[in-house]
Amino acid sequence: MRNFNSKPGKVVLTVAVLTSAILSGCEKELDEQGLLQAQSQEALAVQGPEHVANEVLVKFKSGVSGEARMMALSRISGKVKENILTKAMERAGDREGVVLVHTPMAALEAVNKLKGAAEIEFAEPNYIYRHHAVSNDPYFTNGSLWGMYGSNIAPKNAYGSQAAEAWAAGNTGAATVIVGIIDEGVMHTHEDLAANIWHNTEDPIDGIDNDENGYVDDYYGWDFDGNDNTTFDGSHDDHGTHVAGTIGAVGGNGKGVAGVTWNVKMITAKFLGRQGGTTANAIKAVDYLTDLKIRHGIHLVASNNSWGGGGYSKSLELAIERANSANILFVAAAGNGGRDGVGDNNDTSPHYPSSYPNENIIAVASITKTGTKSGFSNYGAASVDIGAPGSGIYSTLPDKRGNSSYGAYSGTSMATPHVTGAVALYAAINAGASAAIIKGEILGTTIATGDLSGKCLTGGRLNVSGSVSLVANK
Ligand SMILES: [Ca+2]
Ligand SMILES: [Ca+2]
Ligand SMILES: [Ca+2]
Ligand SMILES: [Ca+2]
Repeated sequence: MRNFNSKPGKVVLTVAVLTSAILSGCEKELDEQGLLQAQSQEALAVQGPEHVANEVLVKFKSGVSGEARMMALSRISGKVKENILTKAMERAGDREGVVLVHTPMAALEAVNKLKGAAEIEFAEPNYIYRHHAVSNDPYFTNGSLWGMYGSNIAPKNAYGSQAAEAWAAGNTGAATVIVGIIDEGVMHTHEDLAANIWHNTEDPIDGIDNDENGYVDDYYGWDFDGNDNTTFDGSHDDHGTHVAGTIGAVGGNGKGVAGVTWNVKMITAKFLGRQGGTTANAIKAVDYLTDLKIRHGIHLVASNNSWGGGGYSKSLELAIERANSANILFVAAAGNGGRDGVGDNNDTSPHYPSSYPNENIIAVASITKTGTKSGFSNYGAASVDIGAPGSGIYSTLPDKRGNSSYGAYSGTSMATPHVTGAVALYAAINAGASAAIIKGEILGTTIATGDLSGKCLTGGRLNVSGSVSLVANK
């Protein structure tokens, strides 16, 4: 595991984790637990949060000449790997975007060398993000969909999201409401998802970028990790598929599970591959959705972000702000503490992207079916907004042979899509609501929960039927 270490005694975390991810194939959870736990606070202080070893993202000041750019990059022997100029950046008035640069130097050293340079607005590492599922512990795989239950309708669980109560009142969503899933790929052929998968009818699969958004044949969305239009690449796209089922598995069809919203359309913006995902691809994924909303005039209300890691990134914060300007909520996992070696209080140890200050972020902690904060869940009285079911959550999965399957996972990854589903359900009956209104009503209808008191802004857990009935009573 340490073969790539160049200096004895120093742990090159990035390479170690990447190598392990490549070697270990399907044992994703073990990778995370085994290796990410191994990152001590001391190592993080030396190495910084996990990032691509020899890459930096650079934003030049507007109008800096090509020659001056080359001069600046020569300080780190940098070579331009990719110019990233998304349609969403262009819409926001940016004509130059950000540049992904390869350097033979260690990334943090290169960032330091570029800091304060007259030509440069900012330079930052190309961080690596990972999803936030913690396990598919067989103990939980008993078929219980407790996260959807409520207090009044059997089977009851008071600490569920009360989604079943909303369904009973006739609120099962609308196919006109769209959410983006920024994650791994999603199995769009899954028997309990297929009807709720978005198709880009403006760009049929014919080898031409018919809708001129820069992505050829993005009929099912886009894979920013593979840079192709196959948004489902096999059974290792399990996490994204699981997230999709909690948001919007088809309800009432006699099969499998039910999402919080039974009718919705979900767009896949895949950026997590087997080696995790990078900042460079995360900003492309966020901007892809923002551009789609404006380009096609679709009712895209939220993206689900069950991932995190890295450190503060200005370019990612700016991408989330472009989504905010387009009235798209950014629902984000608070993260799983005790695994990244920096503590689990996000107020004192920010977790990105959930800890960015953007107004459109809803940061989600996880609770168990007995209403306590899940042991793995990060928290933060100021930096985390709400709790939702995340322990032992049953949802859709691909199996190894490509068949539709189901299983239970745990993590703030699983709590987050409950909230995204609630956003979609709310938007289905209040189509004109802004991102700020929807966020306010989701946070304003939580049920006070003792174990969340002082651990999140609302001190409460998701109440799907409460937010939906607010509209009905108006
Ligand atoms: Ca296209
Ligand atoms: Ca096409
Ligand atoms: Ca692909
Ligand atoms: Ca179903």
